[in-house]
Amino acid sequence: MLKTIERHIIEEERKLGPTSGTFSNLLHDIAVAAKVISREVRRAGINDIIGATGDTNVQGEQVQKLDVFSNELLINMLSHSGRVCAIGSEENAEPIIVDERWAGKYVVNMDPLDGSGNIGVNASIGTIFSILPKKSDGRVAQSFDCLQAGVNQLAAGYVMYGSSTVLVYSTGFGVHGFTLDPTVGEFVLSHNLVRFPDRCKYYSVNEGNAAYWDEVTRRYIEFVKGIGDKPKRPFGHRYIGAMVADFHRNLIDGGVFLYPKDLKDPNKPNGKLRLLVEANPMAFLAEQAGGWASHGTGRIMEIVPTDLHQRTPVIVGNRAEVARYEEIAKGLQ
Ligand code: AHM
Ligand code: MG
Repeated sequence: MLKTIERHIIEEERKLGPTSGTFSNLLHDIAVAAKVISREVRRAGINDIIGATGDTNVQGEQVQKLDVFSNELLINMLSHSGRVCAIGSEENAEPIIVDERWAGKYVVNMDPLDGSGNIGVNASIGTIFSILPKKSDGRVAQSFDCLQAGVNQLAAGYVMYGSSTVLVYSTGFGVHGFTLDPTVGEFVLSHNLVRFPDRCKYYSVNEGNAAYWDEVTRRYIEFVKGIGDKPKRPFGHRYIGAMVADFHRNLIDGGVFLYPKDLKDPNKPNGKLRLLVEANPMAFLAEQAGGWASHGTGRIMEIVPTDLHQRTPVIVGNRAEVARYEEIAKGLQ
């Protein structure tokens, strides 16, 4: 039977005990925003809204129009819902503190459109979100409300705009995936309680950075390729340049994704990915799906953040593979 995301969200919230329904409504807001972003992504070529605006984001990277659209849409929807008090976005240097009149009890950290370099070539992109409780006292949130360790997350998820649009989320009771049926305009349950398969088929890493990797990453990648201490069979390599898409493939087919630390850019010693808007939500999902997420020597979700845009090395996917990477790291310490 067809199960819509709305029904599923309500059923999941009931598992938390008696609630006000605010949490369900917040997840539902994100699902509605995802439908609008999906529509714009599908019409990108037609609308001629592909292309750079000429602006740069706080990371010094080029911002494309769909990034701006997605960011503004989500901020607009979330900051007028009465459910959210602060929003940390990859596209904004500072957290957005919601006006007192509209402030609610949740915090959302998000990457409104991840992998935006893929827009111009019709490859997959995604939206990533992390939901946290308000920590500060009083109605108005403080900047530090966004700076919480991943273990505090109440829910996390992503939307992948691929060959179909898929929303994958967890509220701590496993991971579920929904596919947008464009004929009825609803996300319907397509992946119930999805878990990483035991067998790891793929590894996903930017091999172009190999010259800058440390010894740990070099040894691990040699292993998965079957060089030296051979696995039963070498893993296949898949890398599309959008973490959501690489993670999703690995979740469904079995795999490990890496954006390790490297020496490519002295300003980014911890690699490229952001702890709060990319690493933590994916780590939450990975753990909920029986996988693991490490910064190389420890659990990503235990990092205590100090900056909204701080970066972390990410090794995420099948638990045994993440553990193998950590073992190599320990052996070389
Ligand atoms: P973005 O948030 O600026 O779009 O960049 C994040 C993306 C990840 O989704 C992806 O895994 C990674 O950057 C790819 O980076 P690289 O091109 O260095 O391999
Ligand atoms: Mg991103």
